[in-house]
Amino acid sequence: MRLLKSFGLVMTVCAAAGAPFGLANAATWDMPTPYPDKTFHTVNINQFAKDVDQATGGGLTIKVHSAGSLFKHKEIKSAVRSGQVPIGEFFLGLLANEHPAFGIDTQPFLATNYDDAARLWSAQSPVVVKLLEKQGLQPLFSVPWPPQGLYTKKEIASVEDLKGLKFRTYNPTLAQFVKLVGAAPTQVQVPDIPQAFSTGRVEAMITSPSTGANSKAWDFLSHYTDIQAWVPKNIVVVNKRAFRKLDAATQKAVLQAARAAEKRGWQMSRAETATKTAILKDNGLKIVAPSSELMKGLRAVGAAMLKDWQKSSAAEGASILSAYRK
Ligand code: PCA
Repeated sequence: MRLLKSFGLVMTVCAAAGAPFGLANAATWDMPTPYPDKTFHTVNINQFAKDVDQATGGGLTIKVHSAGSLFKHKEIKSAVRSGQVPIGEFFLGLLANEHPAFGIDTQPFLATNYDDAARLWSAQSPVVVKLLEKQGLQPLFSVPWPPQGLYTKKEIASVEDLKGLKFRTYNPTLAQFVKLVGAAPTQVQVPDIPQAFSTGRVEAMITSPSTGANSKAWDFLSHYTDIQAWVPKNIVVVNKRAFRKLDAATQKAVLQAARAAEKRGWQMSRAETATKTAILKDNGLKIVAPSSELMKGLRAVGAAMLKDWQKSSAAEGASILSAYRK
């Protein structure tokens, strides 16, 4: 009894000093992410948090706040930059207006499969690392979404059929693409997709089989045309000052868990493409192979956009493209 009592007292004292279980520098990091819990990116990040916790023996706890619950998607990068939170995830192409290099993976029909996406990331990442570094941010890992497909309420045989549609978008590049095909872009975050469709704010979208299946696209759409338009990525970044405050062993554990998360995430993404397309089909969505006329029209729009992108992105853009095409 006596022993138990004094053990309890020791525990209380340590906890009050912010150091439970004798860990002198135990820390908790809040981590905002934009997508819901069942999204494979979030599942991967939860595993990353677990790995860090385990590798540091509870020395660093990463508390994931999913679905934009702590910061809205658009605010996550600045929240990490300002140090309001030490770590966060966002869609890299969301920053396309800040610098064109951030959005190259959302250029239509530039890199449309995983091997090309990996080569594009090798070319893009040195530029992204440099740009973020200037803002006091350090990328930890980046994971792609499955190739992006077209969701509509009717068959789309040519670009002509897209004209006038109220179209859900998620970043500036997609909004530009939508405008160029003659449709009307409206930004909608993933958690708001079902409501945006049910209230008639939008009537078509381009996104992955993952986001389509997780949003139950069959409740409000009928056709999925597998155009495989691009393979965009999320990125996890850490505030450099916050990272430097960690002791060397903890820093190493974070970097190691990040490497594992990147590798696991790319594998999860590849697997998602087939499983989530099957779920779309099982729930009654018509899975359509695109007509050559549709692809020709969409590719022409993509080619025009890439020309524009090259004009606006100067030296960094040229270096990314030449490294990618080597
Ligand atoms: N899902 C996210 C980004 C790309 C994707 O497949 C979205 O629709 O916003």
